[in-house]
Amino acid sequence: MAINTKIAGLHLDSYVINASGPCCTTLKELVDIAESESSAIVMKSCTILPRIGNPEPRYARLPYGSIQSMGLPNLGYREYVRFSSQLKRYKKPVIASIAGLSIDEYVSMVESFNKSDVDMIEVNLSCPNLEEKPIIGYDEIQAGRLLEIISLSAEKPIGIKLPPYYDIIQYKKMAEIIIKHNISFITCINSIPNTLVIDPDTDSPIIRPKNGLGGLCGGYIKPVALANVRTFYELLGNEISIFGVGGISSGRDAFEFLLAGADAVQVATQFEKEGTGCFERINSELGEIMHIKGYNSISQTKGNLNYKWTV
Ligand code: RRO
Repeated sequence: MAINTKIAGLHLDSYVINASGPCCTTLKELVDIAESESSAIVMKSCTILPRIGNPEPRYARLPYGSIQSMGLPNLGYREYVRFSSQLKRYKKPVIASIAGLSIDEYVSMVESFNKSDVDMIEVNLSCPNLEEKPIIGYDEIQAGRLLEIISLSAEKPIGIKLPPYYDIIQYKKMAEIIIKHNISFITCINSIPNTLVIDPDTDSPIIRPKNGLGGLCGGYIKPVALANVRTFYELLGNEISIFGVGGISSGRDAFEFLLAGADAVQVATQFEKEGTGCFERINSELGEIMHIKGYNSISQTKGNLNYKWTV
């Protein structure tokens, strides 16, 4: 079964890759992804300076997902520029993820990654876990300003990682910005921000930063992620590629994102739990489902949600 796909015109050998999130911060972790069946390598969101991130405990597995407030721990963008040249030999797309603390930081990282061996740049507009910084994807004025400047300096395909939206007005404003600034792909969704999980045995929040408020991930957020993928697919059409993220732990989940309109999916929580074997498993489960249903390719299946009640 052909499950190869394309994102922003770039070929991916299969439908499933890692998400910028767990286990993609160090060179060792990135090489593990490179050697796995993940069809691209996404690096941890980076900042200009290295960060140790938020105090622990900051990640907790939950029955149907996870909650975390990592606080952008990363080695600083210079390391990821350097890693990109070492990862090139694996012959699969390498995707940088940037999360500036100011517009200037975003721009200087784009300029550096322009000259690097990364194939695409994912601009993270949705990190929910920094006390000092609001989620830029919820401020369309700031987001528009940032993307206008970035699109002028970018020499590689630019994508944006979005927070979950709920109201159609939010979607429409963001779709307008995406089209206006020639964004090549979107990644939706980031974790659902500022959620609280309480441990009733200790009377405490399960994670420590921000008084326990953190990003909710995994199966809990799949319906929100699917709604975001579908709504953007309807607003943006086939010209702008979509990575679906949020609750993909099986081929069935991946198939749902494919029907919703995702060109490929990224896996975070399940990857943290299962390790790199998840990519091969989810890809092969997806291929099996497509075969049973008589589909031959990703492009033939993409967006094929059956609104069976329509006359
Ligand atoms: O590092 C984090 O705390 C983090 C980031 Br950058 C992000 O984009 N999304 C998230 O849930 N956590």
